[in-house]
Amino acid sequence: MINLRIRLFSLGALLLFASTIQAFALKIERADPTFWWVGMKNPNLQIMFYGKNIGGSDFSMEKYRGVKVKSISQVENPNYFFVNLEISAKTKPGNLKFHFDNQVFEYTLNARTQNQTSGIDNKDFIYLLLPDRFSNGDPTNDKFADMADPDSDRNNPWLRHGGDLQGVSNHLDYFNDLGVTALWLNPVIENNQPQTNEGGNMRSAYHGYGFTDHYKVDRRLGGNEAYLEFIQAAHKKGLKVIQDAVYNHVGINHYFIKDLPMKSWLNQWETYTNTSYKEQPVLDPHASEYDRLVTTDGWFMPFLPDLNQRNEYVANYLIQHAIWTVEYFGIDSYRIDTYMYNDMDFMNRCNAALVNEFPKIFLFGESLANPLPNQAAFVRNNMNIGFACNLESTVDHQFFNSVKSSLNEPYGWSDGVNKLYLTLVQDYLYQKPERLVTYLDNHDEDRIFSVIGEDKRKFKTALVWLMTQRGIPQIYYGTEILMKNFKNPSDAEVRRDFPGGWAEDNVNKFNAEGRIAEENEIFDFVKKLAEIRKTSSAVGEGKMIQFQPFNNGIYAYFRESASEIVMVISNISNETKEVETNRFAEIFKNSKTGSDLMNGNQLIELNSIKLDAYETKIIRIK
Ligand SMILES: [Ca+2]
Ligand SMILES: [Ca+2]
Repeated sequence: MINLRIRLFSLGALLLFASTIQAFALKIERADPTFWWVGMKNPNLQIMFYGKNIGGSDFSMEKYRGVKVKSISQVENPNYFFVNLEISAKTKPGNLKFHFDNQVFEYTLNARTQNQTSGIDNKDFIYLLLPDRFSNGDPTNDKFADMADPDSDRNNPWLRHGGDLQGVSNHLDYFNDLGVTALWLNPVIENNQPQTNEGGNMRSAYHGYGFTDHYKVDRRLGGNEAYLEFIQAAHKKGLKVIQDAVYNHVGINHYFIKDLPMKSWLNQWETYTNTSYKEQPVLDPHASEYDRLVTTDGWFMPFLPDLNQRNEYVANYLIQHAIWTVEYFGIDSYRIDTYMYNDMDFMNRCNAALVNEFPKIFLFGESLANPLPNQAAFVRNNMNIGFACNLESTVDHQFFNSVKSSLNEPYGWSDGVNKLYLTLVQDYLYQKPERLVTYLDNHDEDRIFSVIGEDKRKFKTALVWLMTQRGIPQIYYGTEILMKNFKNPSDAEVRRDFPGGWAEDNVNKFNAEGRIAEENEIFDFVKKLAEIRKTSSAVGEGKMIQFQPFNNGIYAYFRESASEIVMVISNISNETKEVETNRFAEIFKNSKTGSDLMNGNQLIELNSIKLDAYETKIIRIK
């Protein structure tokens, strides 16, 4: 905390502009977006030019068929110049020539890429990984002396470890073997941030949440070329790619933070104000304006300035970058970081703009909101609460919480496994509960195997629920090989390197021979679940019917498609139970037997089902 205060002063200095405009020679350094395309649905483009004193220059654009300069804007800081273009549908690709005094800047309009954004289906299975910690495919890009953080050291949990996109590309067969169908990488955009002192330790921005140049993938990950190659290779292997989007904030080393276009670019406060990390004031009909502003306009961290998305230039900048990324790289989906601290009108506008250009794109937010109705508020819902969120999906934090409670807390009227049941009951709040992204852990949480006391029975049950409940399941790298740990003393413990991802590793858990028996057991278990999800129309896309938990811990639900019925039944108690099944007659109808899908399709008599303590069976009804 003390450290944070000291930082404020340096920030204050940063927010002042050079007050005198000197007669420097004009120099155009860059234009954002760095290039664009002809034939986009939205004909409008706002280019932000950056360069010393370009603001006061004599501006013109050479005639280009189909392109019109609608307006230009000079803003507070003379180093920026905004140009609003209208690009007609029939415009041909080519270079626009912009004149600033006697200098010419060429700007490319490309033909549309052939990338097809396929979105994420209900049958998909997402694998989340932290690129710095997964695999090092190119040891020559681990560190660069000219970057703000020049270090890389695998022995230090808080510094960069050298993992990169080539490392991820090298293991596409591994993902295919496991059965995942979509890869979500923590942010890949450049984080040219210095190390920051957090809790007494100097830490690298290896997690990627502090962008310093929107238009560059970090060169320590391989840069734009490596990202494009990775995505194209992944698509060839049937793997979709989800990008982590951050609209709320950027890194303090971002070029436009070091030289702000205008004061209102950021949400600024008299004295440093952190967000409260609470979503409640955004939803509370009784909320004070102060509380609401602290949530949305407070900074996520002192080194992550909060963008003012109500500023039209900022909004355009972020939306155009989001569209540029999908068109250029061909990603299939965005996971949107810290959804609740964004301006909600901006988010609706941004989501709509993306869906307008790419109708299939799948957008889901990170909304860790409590209780459940608050989570539902940040996705398309059936409530009338003053604002209507247009986001298709969110990470299902409530599912995550209720699985942990179900497995760790004693059975009760609304406790234990009733928590999971109750979470599903409240699906009436969502327009599309089947689109929620369910998970057991991620880069910010204790690893699930540790959370449930390294109990393999509970672990398997959690995995079965994840893979057979409604929703699109996501696992976190290493779950399949029993990686464990709590965030103690820090989150670095849940972000350890994948064993075998580095040439010098003495074990390689990407191969069955490198894994011990117990790890192979879980790897094969996840693989089998993925296969069931892929091949079963009921599990992947069927209607869900649940029965209230009964008999002190028996919980059963069914997935039903036109051609198939699958039952999932759990015994969340410490004793073996024989379960009478009369109550399931409406589903069973005349069926007397089923096959146990996780145990070689063994025949099961349906009239009474035996379950060991914490056992869950997946039974296809015959
Ligand atoms: Ca590397
Ligand atoms: Ca904010």
